Amino acid sequence: MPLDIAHSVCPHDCPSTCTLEVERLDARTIGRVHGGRKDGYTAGVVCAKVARYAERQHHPERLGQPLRRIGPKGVGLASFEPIGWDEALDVVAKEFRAAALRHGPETVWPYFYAGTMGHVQRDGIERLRHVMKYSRQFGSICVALSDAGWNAGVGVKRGVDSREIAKSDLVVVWGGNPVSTQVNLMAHIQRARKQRGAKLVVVDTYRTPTAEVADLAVILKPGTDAALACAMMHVAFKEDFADRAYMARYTDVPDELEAHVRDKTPAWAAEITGIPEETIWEFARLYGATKRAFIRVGYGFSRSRNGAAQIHAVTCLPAVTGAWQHEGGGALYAGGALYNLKKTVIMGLDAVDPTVRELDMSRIGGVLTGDADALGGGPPVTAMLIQNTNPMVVAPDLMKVHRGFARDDLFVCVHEQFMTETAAMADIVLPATTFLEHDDIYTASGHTVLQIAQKVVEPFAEARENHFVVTELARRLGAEHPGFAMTPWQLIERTLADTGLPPAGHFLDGRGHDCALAFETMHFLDGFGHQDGKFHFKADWSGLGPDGARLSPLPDQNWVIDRETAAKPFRLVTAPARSFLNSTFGETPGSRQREGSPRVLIHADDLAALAVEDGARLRLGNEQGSVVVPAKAFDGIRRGVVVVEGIWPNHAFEEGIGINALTSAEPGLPAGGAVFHDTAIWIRPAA
Ligand SMILES: Nc1nc2c(c(=O)[nH]1)N[C@H]1C(S)=C(S)[C@@H](COP(=O)(O)OP(=O)(O)OC[C@H]3O[C@@H](n4cnc5c(=O)[nH]c(N)nc54)[C@H](O)[C@@H]3O)O[C@H]1N2
Ligand SMILES: Nc1nc2c(c(=O)[nH]1)N[C@H]1C(S)=C(S)[C@@H](COP(=O)(O)OP(=O)(O)OC[C@H]3O[C@@H](n4cnc5c(=O)[nH]c(N)nc54)[C@H](O)[C@@H]3O)O[C@H]1N2
Ligand code: SF4
Ligand SMILES: [Mo]
Repeated sequence: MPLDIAHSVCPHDCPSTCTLEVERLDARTIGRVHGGRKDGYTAGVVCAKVARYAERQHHPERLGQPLRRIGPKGVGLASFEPIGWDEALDVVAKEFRAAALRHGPETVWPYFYAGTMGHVQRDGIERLRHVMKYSRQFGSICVALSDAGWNAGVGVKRGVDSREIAKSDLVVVWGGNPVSTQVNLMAHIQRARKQRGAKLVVVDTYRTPTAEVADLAVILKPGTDAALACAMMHVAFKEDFADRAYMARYTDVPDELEAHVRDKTPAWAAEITGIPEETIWEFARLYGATKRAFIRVGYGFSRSRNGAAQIHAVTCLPAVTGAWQHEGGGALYAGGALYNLKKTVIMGLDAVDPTVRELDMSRIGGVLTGDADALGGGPPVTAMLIQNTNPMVVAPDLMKVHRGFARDDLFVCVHEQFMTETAAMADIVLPATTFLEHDDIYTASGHTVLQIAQKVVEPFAEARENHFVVTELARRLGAEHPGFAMTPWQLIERTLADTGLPPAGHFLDGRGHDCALAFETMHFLDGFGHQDGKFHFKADWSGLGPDGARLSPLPDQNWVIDRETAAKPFRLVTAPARSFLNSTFGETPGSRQREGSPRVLIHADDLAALAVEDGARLRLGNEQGSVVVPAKAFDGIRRGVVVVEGIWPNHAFEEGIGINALTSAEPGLPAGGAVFHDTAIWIRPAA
């Protein structure tokens, strides 16, 4: 019998948003998952963790019933008893009403992130929030810094089509690790290398799997990328790689920039970055001499207090050489502005009250432990609904987050697919569908295709979609909005119509709808996103955020990072693991097996200086706390820099607290954002 292949879309928080072909074995069961072949971006390639999605979909630990906690927090299933959906939702509505009566509606904080990237299921919680005037959420944990940095120069959140990599002669992967985090991008890069001899350069803080396969791996100290970019501009001006005609037409202050980088020599940058001076010359000349040079701007190097300034400095490079104007040249970070979905009905944007306080999701530790500044001077948070995120593991300043969730006077409802560590702290846990069990619409940050996926199999047990939870709570709370009366499919249709896009039926052939704009526009030949149509070398940081005055307007090394000191001589990077997706897939046996257990990558000379052997247990710490992890000697890293890959479950660490115990919740500049790769620490042999 021929296999029944259903079309779907990967919902995970990954730039690729792959088109999927799912083997449907029966109405409840899937087999292998393959990359969609009809779509030119996915082109048949998906990551290993989604190829074996059946492991997650049919996992014996999937949540199948609503649960009420009857035992201590943090224990897991043993602390819960099953209850019915109606009863569970009644409890949540009653608690929310009681909390609001006591402290006002701002005491309720719906909290969500991008566990699913589907617009209907991910963002519907916003409609409930806005209609009820519950505290707003500043979604800072991932893209706040990179958005600010990109917009400072380019002025609009889109870039060159990633499919043009096929026409590139040089691909620079800067501060990203696509072999682990965006595998099909590598397929495009490898094709360009094979077919036209394109070169690959990777700029990272350690020799990642992507750096491993590069022609040139540029390994620097975290938070020093702007110095490297400045030296490359210095070389471009000095050796006549700068395209002055292009700059005169398309950029704001080329002469000021040229004067500004005159003393920013490769020798100067070598001192700051730790990169050998000759490597900087080599990279600068290769980049300067290649017109079809494509920079994939990763998220990784934005996760630093100076991260926005780092991104901005790198986007200046193609503006100096004029690479933006060539096919296969320019840069791409993300493409949200290509789609411009009109989401008023999904998100209840017509009900937003700007006087309601907005809480920074990355500062959830401070918020839940009563930090007056984090609370914006308002009432305490005493009730939460959490969907699509796992803050007990992924949030910075994690010890505070744990203390906050342990509070007796905090009511928490978590809607989840698994008993995550966050769900284990909840009073009510509701079972959630996976993307294979509901309908949604997906944009992508790494490509240009808008896609719709219909459910492939029936929901597991009593699992219900996010939209169901939001509308049922709205009914119980008396929240009124047209979006609550619509089905997910109607919301999709309505959003398409409001945006001026073709109806949903047009999307269901596994190809989606390509929102790429004309070549001229994708390459900004008809102007950049700013009012004056120019690329801005001179960033208006103060226009982008309240802390802008602390950043230099022209690209420069901004020393606002958590620099190493005599007491804390190491810099910690907490990069993603290939077989996990943030904290997701920590539950699947295939991923666990591949990742093994947490460890810290450290230079052998640093191990020798600590007088310990490879494999020794090390204690890593700072003023926030400490964790114990085994060492792994690694020569693909600078002395004084260490990497712990993966957002592991807390219990994977000896003392039951994960790596985010060390990362800071201090907002990055100029407008906030989490600084996961910007941490000074001490390291000692563990007792
Ligand atoms: N397998 C897997 N895939 C994922 C994820 C995952 O956890 N696992 N997470 C998903 C999510 S939510 C996102 S946002 C994306 C993120 O994907 P990426 O764009 O790849 O960004 P990061 O994962 O934060 O970090 C990437 C690299 O940045 C490097 N880095 C850190 N600091 C600096 C610096 O100062 N300078 C430079 N040059 N490099 C630096 C790190 O060493 C790391 O190798 O990936 C998504 N895809
Ligand atoms: N140390 C360190 N920490 C980091 C990072 C780092 O690089 N280093 N990266 C940060 C980044 S970039 C990000 S984006 C965050 C992400 O962190 P999270 O937002 O927590 O992302 P996930 O771990 O993917 O968790 C998503 C959860 O959503 C659930 N889920 C998935 N689909 C649905 C659904 O349809 N409905 C419901 N109700 N639930 C669903 C999944 O089961 C999963 O438990 O982590 C951040 N934390
Ligand atoms: S590469 Fe990213 S989008 Fe593609 S299947 Fe894997 S997690 Fe999903
Ligand atoms: Mo992210």
